[in-house]
Amino acid sequence: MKNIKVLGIPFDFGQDRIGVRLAPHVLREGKLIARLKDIAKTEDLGDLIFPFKVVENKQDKYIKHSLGAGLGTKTINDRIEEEDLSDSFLLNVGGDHGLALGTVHGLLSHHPEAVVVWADAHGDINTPETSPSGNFHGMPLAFLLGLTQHPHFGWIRRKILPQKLIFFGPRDLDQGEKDIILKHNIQYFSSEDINRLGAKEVIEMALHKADPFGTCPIHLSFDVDVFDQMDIDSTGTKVPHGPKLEELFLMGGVLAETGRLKSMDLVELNPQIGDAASVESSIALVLEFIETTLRQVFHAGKEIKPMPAMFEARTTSGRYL
Ligand SMILES: [Mn+2]
Repeated sequence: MKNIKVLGIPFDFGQDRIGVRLAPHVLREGKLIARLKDIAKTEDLGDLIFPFKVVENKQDKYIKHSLGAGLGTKTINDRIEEEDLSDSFLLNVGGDHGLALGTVHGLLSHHPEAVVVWADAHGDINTPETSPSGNFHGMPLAFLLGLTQHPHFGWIRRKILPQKLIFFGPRDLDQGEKDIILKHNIQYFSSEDINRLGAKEVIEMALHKADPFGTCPIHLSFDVDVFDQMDIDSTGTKVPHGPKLEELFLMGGVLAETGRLKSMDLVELNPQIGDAASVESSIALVLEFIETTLRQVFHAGKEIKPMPAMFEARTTSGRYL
Protein backbone atom coordinates (compact mmCIF):
# COMPACT_ATOMS: atom_id res chain seq x y z
CA MET A 1 0.00 0.00 0.00
CA LYS A 2 1.29 3.41 -0.95
CA ASN A 3 -1.37 5.82 0.17
CA ILE A 4 -4.39 6.54 2.35
CA LYS A 5 -7.82 7.48 1.07
CA VAL A 6 -10.27 9.10 3.48
CA LEU A 7 -14.02 8.94 2.86
CA GLY A 8 -16.35 10.96 5.09
CA ILE A 9 -19.72 9.22 5.52
CA PRO A 10 -22.24 11.43 7.35
CA PHE A 11 -24.73 8.56 7.60
CA ASP A 12 -27.16 8.84 10.50
CA PHE A 13 -30.15 6.69 9.50
CA GLY A 14 -29.07 3.97 11.94
CA GLN A 15 -30.22 5.81 15.06
CA ASP A 16 -31.94 9.02 16.14
CA ARG A 17 -29.10 11.42 16.98
CA ILE A 18 -28.07 13.65 14.08
CA GLY A 19 -24.81 14.70 15.78
CA VAL A 20 -22.93 11.71 14.30
CA ARG A 21 -23.22 13.49 10.94
CA LEU A 22 -20.79 16.12 12.19
CA ALA A 23 -17.95 13.74 13.05
CA PRO A 24 -16.16 13.84 9.65
CA HIS A 25 -16.20 17.65 9.87
CA VAL A 26 -14.84 17.88 13.42
CA LEU A 27 -12.13 15.31 12.71
CA ARG A 28 -11.00 17.28 9.65
CA GLU A 29 -11.04 20.43 11.84
CA GLY A 30 -8.77 18.49 14.17
CA LYS A 31 -6.25 18.22 11.30
CA LEU A 32 -7.02 14.57 10.47
CA ILE A 33 -5.82 14.92 6.89
CA ALA A 34 -2.60 16.77 7.80
CA ARG A 35 -1.82 14.15 10.43
CA LEU A 36 -2.33 11.34 7.93
CA LYS A 37 -0.22 13.15 5.32
CA ASP A 38 2.61 13.01 7.82
CA ILE A 39 2.33 9.19 7.60
CA ALA A 40 1.72 8.56 3.88
CA LYS A 41 0.38 10.21 0.75
CA THR A 42 -3.25 10.95 1.61
CA GLU A 43 -6.21 11.73 -0.59
CA ASP A 44 -9.37 13.17 0.94
CA LEU A 45 -12.30 11.80 -1.05
CA GLY A 46 -14.60 14.29 0.69
CA ASP A 47 -17.95 13.55 2.27
CA LEU A 48 -20.35 11.17 0.57
CA ILE A 49 -23.55 12.93 -0.48
CA PHE A 50 -26.73 10.90 -0.19
CA PRO A 51 -28.68 11.74 -3.36
CA PHE A 52 -32.17 11.30 -1.97
CA LYS A 53 -34.59 12.82 0.47
CA VAL A 54 -36.20 10.43 2.91
CA VAL A 55 -39.58 10.77 4.50
CA GLU A 56 -39.86 8.58 7.58
CA ASN A 57 -41.75 5.40 6.83
CA LYS A 58 -43.49 4.80 10.11
CA GLN A 59 -45.28 1.75 8.77
CA ASP A 60 -42.05 -0.26 9.08
CA LYS A 61 -42.26 -1.40 12.68
CA TYR A 62 -39.03 -3.42 12.55
CA ILE A 63 -36.41 -0.97 11.24
CA LYS A 64 -36.54 2.76 11.88
CA HIS A 65 -35.60 4.84 8.84
CA SER A 66 -35.40 1.62 6.82
CA LEU A 67 -35.66 3.39 3.47
CA GLY A 68 -32.83 5.79 4.32
CA ALA A 69 -30.74 2.98 5.74
CA GLY A 70 -31.29 0.80 2.68
CA LEU A 71 -30.63 3.53 0.10
CA GLY A 72 -27.82 5.03 2.20
CA THR A 73 -25.86 1.81 2.60
CA LYS A 74 -26.30 1.09 -1.12
CA THR A 75 -24.90 4.55 -1.91
CA ILE A 76 -21.89 3.82 0.32
CA ASN A 77 -21.36 0.40 -1.23
CA ASP A 78 -21.49 1.76 -4.79
CA ARG A 79 -19.01 4.54 -4.00
CA ILE A 80 -16.51 2.12 -2.46
CA GLU A 81 -16.91 -0.47 -5.22
CA GLU A 82 -15.95 2.09 -7.86
CA GLU A 83 -12.89 3.41 -6.00
CA ASP A 84 -9.45 2.16 -7.04
CA LEU A 85 -8.04 0.67 -3.82
CA SER A 86 -5.22 -1.38 -5.34
CA ASP A 87 -2.52 0.71 -3.61
CA SER A 88 -4.59 2.33 -0.90
CA PHE A 89 -5.70 2.01 2.68
CA LEU A 90 -9.34 3.14 2.94
CA LEU A 91 -10.38 5.04 6.07
CA ASN A 92 -14.15 5.51 6.38
CA VAL A 93 -15.16 8.20 8.84
CA GLY A 94 -18.77 8.02 10.02
CA GLY A 95 -21.49 8.49 10.83
CA ASP A 96 -23.27 5.77 12.79
CA HIS A 97 -22.32 2.09 12.62
CA GLY A 98 -25.16 1.21 10.26
CA LEU A 99 -22.91 2.54 7.50
CA ALA A 100 -20.67 -0.53 7.87
CA LEU A 101 -23.14 -2.61 5.88
CA GLY A 102 -22.20 -0.38 2.93
CA THR A 103 -18.47 -0.13 3.63
CA VAL A 104 -17.88 -3.84 4.30
CA HIS A 105 -20.09 -4.92 1.39
CA GLY A 106 -18.22 -2.51 -0.91
CA LEU A 107 -14.82 -3.62 0.39
CA LEU A 108 -15.72 -7.27 -0.27
CA SER A 109 -15.65 -6.42 -4.00
CA HIS A 110 -11.95 -5.50 -3.55
CA HIS A 111 -11.06 -8.04 -0.86
CA PRO A 112 -13.51 -10.99 -1.07
CA GLU A 113 -11.56 -12.98 1.53
CA ALA A 114 -11.43 -10.22 4.14
CA VAL A 115 -11.49 -10.92 7.87
CA VAL A 116 -13.66 -8.38 9.71
CA VAL A 117 -12.72 -7.28 13.25
CA TRP A 118 -15.70 -5.63 14.94
CA ALA A 119 -14.47 -3.51 17.87
CA ASP A 120 -17.60 -2.47 19.70
CA ALA A 121 -19.37 -2.43 23.06
CA HIS A 122 -22.36 -3.98 21.26
CA GLY A 123 -23.00 -6.86 18.88
CA ASP A 124 -24.74 -4.96 16.04
CA ILE A 125 -25.99 -8.37 14.93
CA ASN A 126 -29.70 -8.12 15.72
CA THR A 127 -32.14 -9.05 13.00
CA PRO A 128 -35.11 -6.69 12.63
CA GLU A 129 -37.12 -9.31 14.55
CA THR A 130 -34.73 -9.60 17.51
CA SER A 131 -33.93 -5.88 17.79
CA PRO A 132 -35.51 -4.30 20.89
CA SER A 133 -34.97 -0.74 19.57
CA GLY A 134 -35.50 -1.00 15.82
CA ASN A 135 -32.33 1.05 15.34
CA PHE A 136 -30.53 -0.07 12.20
CA HIS A 137 -27.05 0.58 13.67
CA GLY A 138 -27.66 -2.52 15.81
CA MET A 139 -28.26 -4.69 12.71
CA PRO A 140 -25.55 -4.28 10.02
CA LEU A 141 -23.89 -7.62 10.82
CA ALA A 142 -27.15 -9.56 10.51
CA PHE A 143 -27.39 -8.25 6.93
CA LEU A 144 -23.68 -8.80 6.20
CA LEU A 145 -23.92 -12.41 7.37
CA GLY A 146 -27.05 -12.98 5.30
CA LEU A 147 -29.15 -13.76 8.39
CA THR A 148 -31.98 -11.48 7.36
CA GLN A 149 -33.57 -9.81 4.36
CA HIS A 150 -35.67 -6.72 3.89
CA PRO A 151 -37.26 -5.13 0.80
CA HIS A 152 -35.22 -1.93 1.20
CA PHE A 153 -31.98 -3.93 1.22
CA GLY A 154 -32.60 -5.94 -1.94
CA TRP A 155 -29.29 -4.67 -3.40
CA ILE A 156 -27.23 -6.91 -1.08
CA ARG A 157 -25.45 -9.67 -3.03
CA ARG A 158 -22.38 -10.59 -0.95
CA LYS A 159 -21.92 -11.86 2.56
CA ILE A 160 -19.21 -12.58 5.09
CA LEU A 161 -18.82 -16.02 6.62
CA PRO A 162 -19.34 -16.23 10.41
CA GLN A 163 -15.82 -17.68 10.82
CA LYS A 164 -14.36 -14.52 9.23
CA LEU A 165 -15.87 -12.26 11.90
CA ILE A 166 -14.20 -11.41 15.24
CA PHE A 167 -15.82 -9.40 18.05
CA PHE A 168 -13.45 -7.35 20.18
CA GLY A 169 -14.72 -5.75 23.40
CA PRO A 170 -18.49 -6.36 23.38
CA ARG A 171 -20.19 -6.18 26.76
CA ASP A 172 -23.79 -5.18 26.09
CA LEU A 173 -25.50 -7.86 24.01
CA ASP A 174 -29.22 -8.47 23.62
CA GLN A 175 -30.46 -12.01 24.20
CA GLY A 176 -31.24 -12.44 20.49
CA GLU A 177 -27.67 -11.43 19.67
CA LYS A 178 -26.21 -13.91 22.14
CA ASP A 179 -28.28 -16.65 20.51
CA ILE A 180 -27.06 -15.70 17.03
CA ILE A 181 -23.40 -15.52 18.13
CA LEU A 182 -23.59 -18.93 19.79
CA LYS A 183 -25.52 -20.53 16.97
CA HIS A 184 -22.98 -19.42 14.37
CA ASN A 185 -19.98 -19.97 16.62
CA ILE A 186 -18.66 -16.44 16.09
CA GLN A 187 -15.41 -15.52 17.84
CA TYR A 188 -16.13 -13.19 20.71
CA PHE A 189 -13.75 -11.57 23.22
CA SER A 190 -15.22 -9.45 26.00
CA SER A 191 -13.12 -6.90 27.90
CA GLU A 192 -12.76 -9.49 30.63
CA ASP A 193 -11.32 -12.04 28.16
CA ILE A 194 -8.99 -9.36 26.77
CA ASN A 195 -7.86 -8.40 30.24
CA ARG A 196 -7.28 -11.99 31.29
CA LEU A 197 -5.65 -13.31 28.10
CA GLY A 198 -4.02 -10.14 26.76
CA ALA A 199 -5.09 -8.04 23.76
CA LYS A 200 -2.19 -9.21 21.60
CA GLU A 201 -2.78 -12.88 22.38
CA VAL A 202 -6.52 -12.61 21.80
CA ILE A 203 -6.16 -10.96 18.39
CA GLU A 204 -3.41 -13.30 17.22
CA MET A 205 -5.40 -16.33 18.32
CA ALA A 206 -8.58 -15.06 16.66
CA LEU A 207 -6.82 -14.17 13.40
CA HIS A 208 -5.22 -17.58 13.30
CA LYS A 209 -8.58 -19.27 13.68
CA ALA A 210 -10.29 -17.02 11.11
CA ASP A 211 -7.42 -17.24 8.61
CA PRO A 212 -5.00 -20.10 9.44
CA PHE A 213 -2.67 -19.32 6.51
CA GLY A 214 -2.44 -15.63 7.40
CA THR A 215 -3.14 -14.41 3.89
CA CYS A 216 -6.50 -12.62 4.09
CA PRO A 217 -6.87 -8.83 4.11
CA ILE A 218 -8.26 -7.39 7.35
CA HIS A 219 -10.95 -4.75 7.85
CA LEU A 220 -11.32 -3.08 11.25
CA SER A 221 -14.79 -1.72 11.99
CA PHE A 222 -14.15 0.47 15.03
CA ASP A 223 -17.08 1.83 17.00
CA VAL A 224 -15.76 4.41 19.47
CA ASP A 225 -18.21 3.11 22.09
CA VAL A 226 -15.81 0.19 22.50
CA PHE A 227 -13.76 2.61 24.62
CA ASP A 228 -14.71 2.56 28.27
CA GLN A 229 -17.26 5.25 29.14
CA MET A 230 -14.60 6.90 31.32
CA ASP A 231 -12.39 7.33 28.26
CA ILE A 232 -14.95 8.72 25.81
CA ASP A 233 -18.02 10.82 26.47
CA SER A 234 -19.08 11.96 23.00
CA THR A 235 -20.85 8.88 21.73
CA GLY A 236 -24.50 7.84 21.85
CA THR A 237 -24.46 4.50 23.65
CA LYS A 238 -21.71 4.46 26.27
CA VAL A 239 -21.09 1.28 28.26
CA PRO A 240 -18.91 0.77 31.36
CA HIS A 241 -16.25 -1.90 31.82
CA GLY A 242 -14.62 -1.50 28.42
CA PRO A 243 -11.15 -2.64 27.45
CA LYS A 244 -8.34 -0.41 28.68
CA LEU A 245 -7.03 2.26 26.33
CA GLU A 246 -3.73 0.45 26.04
CA GLU A 247 -5.51 -2.77 25.07
CA LEU A 248 -7.41 -1.02 22.28
CA PHE A 249 -4.29 0.71 20.95
CA LEU A 250 -2.50 -2.63 21.15
CA MET A 251 -5.26 -4.31 19.16
CA GLY A 252 -4.87 -1.70 16.40
CA GLY A 253 -1.10 -2.21 16.52
CA VAL A 254 -1.27 -5.99 16.30
CA LEU A 255 -3.62 -5.76 13.29
CA ALA A 256 -1.31 -3.22 11.65
CA GLU A 257 1.76 -5.38 12.24
CA THR A 258 0.27 -8.20 10.16
CA GLY A 259 0.73 -5.99 7.08
CA ARG A 260 -2.78 -7.03 6.02
CA LEU A 261 -4.91 -4.30 7.61
CA LYS A 262 -6.37 -2.65 4.48
CA SER A 263 -9.27 -0.57 5.72
CA MET A 264 -11.00 0.83 8.76
CA ASP A 265 -14.35 2.32 9.73
CA LEU A 266 -14.35 4.89 12.51
CA VAL A 267 -17.92 5.40 13.68
CA GLU A 268 -20.31 6.76 16.33
CA LEU A 269 -18.31 9.81 17.42
CA ASN A 270 -20.98 12.42 18.22
CA PRO A 271 -19.66 15.93 18.94
CA GLN A 272 -23.10 17.04 20.13
CA ILE A 273 -22.82 14.85 23.23
CA GLY A 274 -20.94 16.11 26.29
CA ASP A 275 -19.59 19.49 27.43
CA ALA A 276 -16.92 21.36 25.49
CA ALA A 277 -14.04 19.76 27.38
CA SER A 278 -15.28 16.20 26.96
CA VAL A 279 -16.04 16.74 23.27
CA GLU A 280 -12.51 18.03 22.81
CA SER A 281 -10.97 15.08 24.62
CA SER A 282 -13.18 12.57 22.76
CA ILE A 283 -12.08 14.03 19.41
CA ALA A 284 -8.43 14.01 20.55
CA LEU A 285 -8.65 10.34 21.54
CA VAL A 286 -10.25 9.33 18.22
CA LEU A 287 -7.65 11.26 16.22
CA GLU A 288 -4.90 9.66 18.26
CA PHE A 289 -6.28 6.18 17.71
CA ILE A 290 -6.52 6.72 13.94
CA GLU A 291 -3.05 8.25 13.69
CA THR A 292 -1.33 5.65 15.89
CA THR A 293 -2.94 2.73 14.06
CA LEU A 294 -2.26 4.12 10.57
CA ARG A 295 1.31 4.98 11.49
CA GLN A 296 1.84 1.35 12.40
CA VAL A 297 0.15 0.19 9.17
CA PHE A 298 2.65 2.18 7.11
CA HIS A 299 5.67 1.68 9.33
CA ALA A 300 5.17 -1.91 10.46
CA GLY A 301 8.38 -3.21 11.99
CA LYS A 302 10.01 0.23 12.00
CA GLU A 303 10.46 2.63 14.88
CA ILE A 304 7.17 4.22 15.81
CA LYS A 305 6.61 7.78 16.98
CA PRO A 306 5.56 7.60 20.62
CA MET A 307 2.15 8.68 21.75
CA PRO A 308 1.81 12.25 23.02
CA ALA A 309 2.31 12.68 26.74
CA MET A 310 -1.39 13.30 27.41
CA PHE A 311 -2.05 9.68 26.42
CA GLU A 312 1.13 8.16 27.80
CA ALA A 313 -0.10 9.09 31.24
CA ARG A 314 -3.08 6.82 30.67
CA THR A 315 -1.36 3.86 29.04
CA THR A 316 1.57 1.62 29.66
CA SER A 317 4.00 1.75 26.80
CA GLY A 318 4.55 -1.43 24.88
CA ARG A 319 5.97 -2.53 21.58
CA TYR A 320 2.91 -1.46 19.67
CA LEU A 321 2.35 1.94 21.26
MN1 LIG B 1 -21.50 -0.49 16.74
